[in-house]
Amino acid sequence: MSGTLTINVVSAIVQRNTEIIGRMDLFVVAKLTAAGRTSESKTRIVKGNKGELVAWGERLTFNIPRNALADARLYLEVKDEDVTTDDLVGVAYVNLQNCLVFNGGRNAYEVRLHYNNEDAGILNLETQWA
Ligand SMILES: [Ca+2]
Repeated sequence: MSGTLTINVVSAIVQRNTEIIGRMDLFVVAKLTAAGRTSESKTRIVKGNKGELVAWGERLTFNIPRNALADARLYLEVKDEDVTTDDLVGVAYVNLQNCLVFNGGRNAYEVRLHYNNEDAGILNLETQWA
């Protein structure tokens, strides 16, 4: 039996600038590993600057076995889209044990973004497991 984990990528304030001219083209990639499989989903692009609130308000959903949620790992990347290679702005790991709430319960997280072991800002998320 599987359940649906919904990750609402609410917003971020990044503390790095990977764009030489103009605003960054920011999106979030969510990689969920559960029961030995990794699924990936990403948000659309929203333009933003360092130190500015960037809001996606976008829901990404993952179907995973119910008994796999406790050991599931969520890895998030904030990236800046570029013509050649997208720039990595920051990464974060989320412990999903806290979202083991059934019947549509919601959890809000403010997670720290890192880049090369340095602070790269914050990412606001909500999770819902049903
Ligand atoms: Ca760019």
